Amino acid sequence: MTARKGNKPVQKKIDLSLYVITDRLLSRGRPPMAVAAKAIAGGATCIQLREKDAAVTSRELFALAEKLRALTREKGVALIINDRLDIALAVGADGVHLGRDDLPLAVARRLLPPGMILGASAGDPRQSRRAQAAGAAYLGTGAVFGTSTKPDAGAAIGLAALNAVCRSVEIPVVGIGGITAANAGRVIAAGAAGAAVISSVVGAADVTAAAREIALQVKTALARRNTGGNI
Ligand code: TZP
Ligand code: MG
Repeated sequence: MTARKGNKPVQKKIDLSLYVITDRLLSRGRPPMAVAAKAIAGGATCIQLREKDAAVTSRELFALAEKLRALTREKGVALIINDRLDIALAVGADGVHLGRDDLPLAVARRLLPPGMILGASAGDPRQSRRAQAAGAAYLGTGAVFGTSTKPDAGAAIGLAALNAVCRSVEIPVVGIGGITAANAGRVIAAGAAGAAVISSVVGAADVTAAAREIALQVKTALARRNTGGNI
């Protein structure tokens, strides 16, 4: 039986602290599976399969998602599928991440099994509260810093805007956009539960080392926040 809180199904809990998103075009020719495996070895706690290459067919995406499902299950890491609720359902992913141009959140929530995670992109407190009300279990908020990975991400919103989003909702928020080992600690200090990264991990010469460095900054900042700075 599915756990329920009040009338709401309780979505499963996952560790969002180092949320690594695939991007085959930024991966220096390395296949997404190999990059994901290296990122997990460095401490990625969640892998999102994000495929923006229109030449990749649904069948190819499904096959990759299946392989990533096996890898993440074996390693005890969460798997989220970007955009494609059908693929997420088909491979038994932990969840799906939807943006403002994707299926409406309330519709997705209705189609998903109760325990499956619905993640949503939200850039300000109003969007964030709406996403939470529609059933999102976590938010991705950004671009926090400037990034060229997503050309339509708009101007960087900065740490103060990220903090406003974090304070506006009860669900966890991951910061995204331009995050590196040098600034990940500030993303967590602003209230985020985790850092979502693409280029600084999947584009690194040494993916494992890059993930390890960011994971360390995130974990240190989370520990500092949870002890009120007394560390
Ligand atoms: N959404 C907002 S910014 C962004 C997405 C998908 C791109 C993040 O990529 P990077 O390389 O970590 O800046
Ligand atoms: Mg999308």
